Amino acid sequence: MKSALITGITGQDGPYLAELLISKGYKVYGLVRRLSTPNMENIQHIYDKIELLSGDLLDQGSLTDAIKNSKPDEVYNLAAQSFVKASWDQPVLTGEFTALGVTRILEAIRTVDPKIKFYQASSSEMFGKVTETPQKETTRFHPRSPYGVAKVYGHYITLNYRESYNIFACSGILFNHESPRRGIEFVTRKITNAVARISLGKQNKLELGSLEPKRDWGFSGDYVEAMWLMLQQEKADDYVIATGENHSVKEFVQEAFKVVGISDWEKYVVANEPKHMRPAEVDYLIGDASKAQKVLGWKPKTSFKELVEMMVKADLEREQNK
Ligand code: NDP
Ligand code: GDR
Repeated sequence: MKSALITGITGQDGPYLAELLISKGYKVYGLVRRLSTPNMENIQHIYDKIELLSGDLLDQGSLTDAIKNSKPDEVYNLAAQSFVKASWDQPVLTGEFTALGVTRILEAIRTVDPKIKFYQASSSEMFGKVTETPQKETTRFHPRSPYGVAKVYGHYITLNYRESYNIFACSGILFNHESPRRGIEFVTRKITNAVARISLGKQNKLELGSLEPKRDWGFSGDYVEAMWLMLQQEKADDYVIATGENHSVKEFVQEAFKVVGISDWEKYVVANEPKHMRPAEVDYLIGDASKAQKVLGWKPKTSFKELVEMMVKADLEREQNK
């Protein structure tokens, strides 16, 4: 039986990855940090199928112990301070979690067992102010936020441990991916939650920042399969994972209101709210995942329309049951 340790198991991607690995017969361990009120909502349904270990990206000893105690074949590092907007408010902490946290895990692998395979959650935010369209593995990085800068560090330290110690370490450069488990502060979930509430008469306004940025939005459940596939190859490498299609925030809003049958959506939306604007914006992302398709045989399965509908319907159900 193979085993895997997932950091960030309580977030959006962690539970989808855990479900996939369980279905493949893995013993799954999840790293959780101590919180006064544990955040278990996203893993409630698999709670008895996984084993949780306590650890924090800030604490080297706890990461080393987690790896010693779980003896995993594979480590998936999904933990991070992942909200781009917050990275301007807490740039140092973001660097500690999202950049140095990667080195701490790699150090734990190097010292405990360098044969453990490692997946790093890199991000399309590394492309930031894009120099090429669509963006692929060789596109130059120009991050636009402390988060993006931290992810570039995480990306290169992963490559460095591969080259320095021959560790099987891969980075998945994942473009935005969403789901009903997405945190409420990210724009997609903020929109689908508000649309559900507006249609039920519980809310009458949706305040957003800019409606212009375009993102290549996929479904988290599709993307975790690519993470697993990367670690099953002969050779460690880096891959862009994306749908190859992008849409503006405005299009996401329109599509979400369409699901509940509201066409005059403008009357509910307040755009360009200063508190939701960013000091530097990433205007346009669209990924070229042809390498992943060719080498991993990976393709996204869920369309933009299906994704929006899935998220709105899940929020409607949640709000109706409240
Ligand atoms: P989430 O923000 O939903 O989850 C982040 C996870 O990291 C949570 O489980 C959180 O735990 C954990 N975490 C945060 N800080 C620490 C810490 N100090 N020690 C241990 N655990 C910690 O992220 P997603 O699931 O959306 O994304 C997974 C990864 O992929 C992240 O690294 C993200 O940056 C990256 N990524 C995401 C993309 C996306 O579109 N979703 C695209 C590209 C990259 P807690 O519950 O305690 O807060
Ligand atoms: P992003 O996701 O920054 O792309 O990072 P987010 O959903 O936060 O923003 C997407 C775009 O929407 C614009 N926007 C708003 N965003 C939020 N959150 N709230 C608003 O009110 C709002 N109004 C407009 C943003 O300015 C932005 O252009 C996500 C995270 O998951 C990262 O961890 C990951 O690495 C990248 O995706 C790929």
